[in-house]
Parts: sequence; structure tokens; C-alpha cells
Amino acid sequence: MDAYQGRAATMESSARSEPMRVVVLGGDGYLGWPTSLYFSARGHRVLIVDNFVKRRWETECGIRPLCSIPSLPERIQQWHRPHRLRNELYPITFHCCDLAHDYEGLVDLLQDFGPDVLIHFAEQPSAPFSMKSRRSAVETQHNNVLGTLNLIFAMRDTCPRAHLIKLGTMGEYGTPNIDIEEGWLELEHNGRRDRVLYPKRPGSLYHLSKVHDSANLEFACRVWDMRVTDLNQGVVYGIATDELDCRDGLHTSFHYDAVFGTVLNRFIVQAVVGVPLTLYGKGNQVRGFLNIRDTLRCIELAALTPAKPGEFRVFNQFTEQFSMHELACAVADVGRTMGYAAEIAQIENPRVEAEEHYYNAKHQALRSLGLTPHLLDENTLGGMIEAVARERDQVDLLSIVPNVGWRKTSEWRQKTGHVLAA
Ligand code: USQ
Repeated sequence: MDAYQGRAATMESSARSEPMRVVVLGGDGYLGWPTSLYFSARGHRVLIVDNFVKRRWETECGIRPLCSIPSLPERIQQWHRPHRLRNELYPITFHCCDLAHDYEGLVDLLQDFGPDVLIHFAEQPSAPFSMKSRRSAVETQHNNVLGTLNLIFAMRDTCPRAHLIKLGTMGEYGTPNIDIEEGWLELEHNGRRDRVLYPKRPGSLYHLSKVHDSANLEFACRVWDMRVTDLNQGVVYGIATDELDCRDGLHTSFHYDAVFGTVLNRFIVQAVVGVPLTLYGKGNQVRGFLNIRDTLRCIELAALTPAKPGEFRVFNQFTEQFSMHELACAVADVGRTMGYAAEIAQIENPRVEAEEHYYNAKHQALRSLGLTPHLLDENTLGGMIEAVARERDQVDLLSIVPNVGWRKTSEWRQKTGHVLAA
């Protein structure tokens, strides 16, 4: 019996009796691929849509994930290789389509497939990439905002009853000096009350692209009765899920570089290769975090209880919050118990962000739908360190060095000399 068989009962318990027709937009990516497998494993019919531009951006930036990623057809073939439990699954299909540039192609494929739910990851996901240059900022907003706008129209005209689950970000809110609500704010002004979209003050042009998406989606719900769940997700960490781990060759991309790597994944790699953990600025920036396993469960919960027609529903999707300093110390502590030196280096912050601030973001909605979080503990950190240590030889030290400055990248490079001691 393999690891996958052992978990089959859990998977069946969360499967719906009626299989859904699920489109995963951006299904070749870090979260899109495990989401596709998660829904496939539960008996749903999955269509992946991707234009593979993320692979091109990586090449342009001269970076690559820790382990090289087989092509999407190879990974799908690997998933469907003969397997006692998986023989009954609908085959995952895929279609190459660029949402921002191929509206007709998008319309055709939605018409043919007839989705019940669309899960939208097909966006440029990196704040540093969006701040690199005018070109990358334009590419980010063009890809994200216009791609989502095309999707809205394509859904309106082909599958208006389908439920859109859109990956937003906690970074849309920024770090306001008041509590962060789940998308909406009740307010009283001059004796009158209203419910308005929560005011946003994002910290990068990438995060801002998601604010624009949210405004467009709320409009589409109000005017065209669309059903949308906007998942304002925190920083995701980890690479282990039941489906990814069930067989070799199914792994998802893990970035530790300064452009696409997120903070915890970076700290883990830095601890393993003996580079000081790159704490930006004072390190008192606080962010919400979640395990990749909880991302998948949150999306499933949203899909099983869809937004109503006309409802723009927002969930804050994270399970716990840490300051970057706390996070660095947690990685360093576990790293040292495993024999790594794991020093912490406070370096000049390449970003423009508050380094000391109030942070209290609500995140009850997904818990009340049934999310049981996988919290970050020593075992999780230790498991990540072990997994990265097996690939240690693949790490490109140069790509760890932050090389994009928010104010002006050329000035940032000059100022810091962008060198890290290994
Ligand atoms: N940071 C460090 N050292 C590093 C890298 C980052 O101290 O080596 C700090 C940053 O200054 C920032 C925090 O860690 O204060 C988070 O940075 P990040 O790069 O992990 O995350 P961010 O740029 O906010 O974006 C990531 C994903 C994005 C997602 C977002 C969720 O790339 O797709 O939307 O996390 S959230 O942060 O909640 O907006």
C-alpha cells in the first residue's frame, strides 16, 4: 500500500457526490498544479488552462525553481499512469490559452467545457517582478488586470451561473492602522451607514493589480449577477501535499530566488546553504501565512459552498501571522538543532514598506466553513529543511541576492553592491 492509498478515505470524505467541472486557470504554476491534482483526486473533471508565461519570465530573470519541473503534458501523464485507485478518475485535460490576448480562444474553451467552477491563478504573482522596470510593471498589470477582465466577459457570455474563485492577496490591504475586515467595511459617516469595499493601500504594483481585479469583479457581481469568491491569500509556504507526494515527477515549483521566492521558502534555503537569512529592514513587518495544504482545502471549501448570484464574497485566506523577525528566528532555531549555522542578517530593505505597524486581520470565514489549519511548527520547518537539503546542490547562490529596489533598481544595486557572503 502506498502513501496515496492510505489517505484515500480522507479524500473521499470531502468529495461531493456530484462531480464538478473545474477549470484551473494557471494550472502549471506553484499552486495551480497541486490544486488541479487535488480536485482530480476527488473525482472532479479538471481542465487546466495555462499559457506557460511564468516559465518564460523565469528564463528572462535568469532563475529556475529548486527542482526542474517537467512539462505539463508529462506531469499529467505521470498523474494518470496506471494506479489502482486513480484508474476511475476523469483524465485531466489542458489547453494553452493567454487570457489577456486570446479572448476568442477563451470563449471557445469555456463554451465547450461548460464549467461549474473556475479557479483563477493565472496571474503574475511576484511583487519584485512588478517593481523591476516599467516593462515588467506594465506586463504585470496587463496580464493580470486585462486577463481577468477578459475572463469576466467570457464567463458572462458563456457560463454566467459558474462560480469564479479568484486568488487575491492580503497585500491588497497593506498595513492600515485599523483592523482588516474580510473584504468589506461597515462604516458610518455624517450619521449615515453603508457597506463599502475595504479601502486598499497595497505595497507593490503587483499587489495593486489585484486591487484592480477586485474592483472589476465586484462591479461584475453588481451589474451582471456573477458569483465570485475573492480569496485574499497570505504568504504560502511548503511543497508537500498528498497528491504531489504520491509519486515521483509530480512536484510543484519551489522558488527561493529574490524575485519569485517568498520569504519562508527563502529563509529555509538560506539556512541549508549557509547564507545568512536575509531579513529586510527592521524585520517587524507582519504578514499572514498558510501552509500549501490549507490553500487547497480553502479553495475546496469555497467551491463546495459557492457565492450566490450577484455576491462578491471575500475571504481572508491565512491561518496565522508572524513578524519576519519571528519567522527568521523560528527557521534559525530549527536549523541549528539540525546542525546548520543559520545566522540572521538584517539587510537594507529593498522595498518601501512599514517596518513597524499595527496588524490585526480577520480570518474567521474559512474557519467557520470547516478549515482546520496546519500550523507552522518545528516538524513542518524540519521537514522543509530536509526536503531542501536533498536538493542543496541545485541551489544558485547568486539568485538569492535581492536585486530589485522599490525606489529605483539601479540605485539599489549601486548602493548595496548586491553581494551576499556564502
Ligand atoms: N522579506 C524579507 N526577506 C526576504 C524576502 C522577503 O524580510 O528575503 C519580507 C518582505 O520585505 C515582506 C515580507 O517578507 O515584508 C513578505 O515578502 P514575500 O516576498 O514573502 O511576499 P510578498 O511580496 O508580499 O508576496 C507573496 C507572494 C504573492 C502573495 C503575497 C501574499 O509572492 O503572490 O500575494 O505573498 S501577502 O504577502 O499576504 O500579500
